[in-house]
Amino acid sequence: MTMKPLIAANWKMHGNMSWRNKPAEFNEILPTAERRHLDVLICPPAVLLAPLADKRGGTDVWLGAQTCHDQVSGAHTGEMSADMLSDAGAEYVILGHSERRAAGETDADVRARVEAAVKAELIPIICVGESLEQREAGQAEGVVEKQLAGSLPDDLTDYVIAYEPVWAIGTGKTATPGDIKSMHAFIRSRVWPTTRILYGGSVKPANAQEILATENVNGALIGGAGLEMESLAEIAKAAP
Ligand code: G2H
Repeated sequence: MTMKPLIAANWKMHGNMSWRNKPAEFNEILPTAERRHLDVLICPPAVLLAPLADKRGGTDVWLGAQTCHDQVSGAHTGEMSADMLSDAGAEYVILGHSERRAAGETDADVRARVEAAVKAELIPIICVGESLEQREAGQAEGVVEKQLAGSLPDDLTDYVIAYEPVWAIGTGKTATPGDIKSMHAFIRSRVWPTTRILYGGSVKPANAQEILATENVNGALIGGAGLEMESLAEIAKAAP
């Protein structure tokens, strides 16, 4: 099934107020008219959502957050609710990124956050992926299956999955085309035919074309290479 690829930049903890012009900068490099066949998303630190939303103008670049709390409001110092993020301009939210899972976020936590995101009309991008140890022990599919089963509410329909093998994140290593193909086929067997499945982990202009052409890869979640609009645009141009 063909679906609109999603090219998503996860800025992690990078950026400052001067980055608010980046959606417009991206649009100058790759104008909306040349990328109608794909969706482009930037997920900045939450503090930059409103300034980016304000400056986005008519660029058609979507905005997303990098996590959300599972409660709507309350005594949760330092946290942000899905409603607040939506109010600040987010349309998507990344949940269960491995960097957050490594800091203690469990499948049950991710699931509660997904439920909160959906209530706030944010589209969740739910991250799954195995460690190198787990892959070498032949447990990659089992780990991903458990994460999917534990993180996805039963009645969930509109969501995105990001497969990010932990050992390929920010390391310069990418999974082989065969590894990506077989894991994405496995994930496809567990989600809707219309669910977009992104690949993440050291995606860059040099490997984007091959990765994005792989069966059941419906876009990419990009860290380091998504900080500069020129390289993000190069990756977007590689999307089929
Ligand atoms: C994986 C990815 C973005 P990078 O974390 O989610 O980062 O492309 O830097 O490996």
